[in-house]
Amino acid sequence: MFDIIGDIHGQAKKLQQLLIKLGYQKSDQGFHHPDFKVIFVGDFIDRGPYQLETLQIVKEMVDNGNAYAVMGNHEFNAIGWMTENQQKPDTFLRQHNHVHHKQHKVFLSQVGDSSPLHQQWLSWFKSLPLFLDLSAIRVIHACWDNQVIDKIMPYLDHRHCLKESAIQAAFTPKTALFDYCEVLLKGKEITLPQGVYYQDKEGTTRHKSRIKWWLNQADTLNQLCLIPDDEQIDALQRKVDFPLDSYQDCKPVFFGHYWLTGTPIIQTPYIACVDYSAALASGKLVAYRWQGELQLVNQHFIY
Ligand SMILES: [Mn+2]
Repeated sequence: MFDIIGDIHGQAKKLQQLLIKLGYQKSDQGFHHPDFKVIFVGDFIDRGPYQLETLQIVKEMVDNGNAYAVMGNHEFNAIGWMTENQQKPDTFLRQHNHVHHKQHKVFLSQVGDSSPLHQQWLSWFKSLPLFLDLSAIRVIHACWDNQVIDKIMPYLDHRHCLKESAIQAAFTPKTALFDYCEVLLKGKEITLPQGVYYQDKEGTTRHKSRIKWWLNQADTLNQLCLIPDDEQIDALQRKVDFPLDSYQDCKPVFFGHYWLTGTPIIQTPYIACVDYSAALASGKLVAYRWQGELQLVNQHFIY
């Protein structure tokens, strides 16, 4: 039985509080529980104040067999930030531009940019699987898509970690692998119609929007897209005809990434997001306590 915990983004205090609330006890081997293990959905770093503490709590639990963890897009990006681009020597797979630096600078300052400690954490990030497909549940950072999972398999090792030989292509636009990583770690997006755009939480103007991949049907842009509430511009009432080939399996999927707000609720009886914006002061860190049920229920969220 598992507690699936959402994106932490350096909020180690919220993590400790949640683990204690869930009945985990701390010992020399880190947090543990007699009946439950944690599954972390990734995005341990960037944004929040206690990023190394967060990593230490998570890794200690994983090392001692008390938790599993999958890769988030922020761990993926951290690998690209420090890996030289073999096509363009002296540059990196993730561009060192202003937006990327702003997103990553707290981690760099806490870990010590290019330090041995930085290298150690990058090795650990590379050891994180892109998803878990357990006997009864599935966990992934952003989006479960069976077709993409089938296609990415040749690029993964037996633990579903990216092979070292695949890392260059994973960051190279227009390769198939780049697209697969985008879907699994960052979710599906659409390009908004001409003239429709919004400001994201970092103030960057966006002409693309994340979509609710778990829906079976959406009639308007507003229903399909994840756009902040204060950006509900008229254009979003436009009708859309977007092919949603949503998840049809009867094996529950848990994911994070989507910065949801409000009271946690399941997306469908087989799909649940556990990311409720813990990175924000007002946001909560959320767990879903899975106790073997075949269909998910709202009562099992804990926060
Ligand atoms: Mn994410």
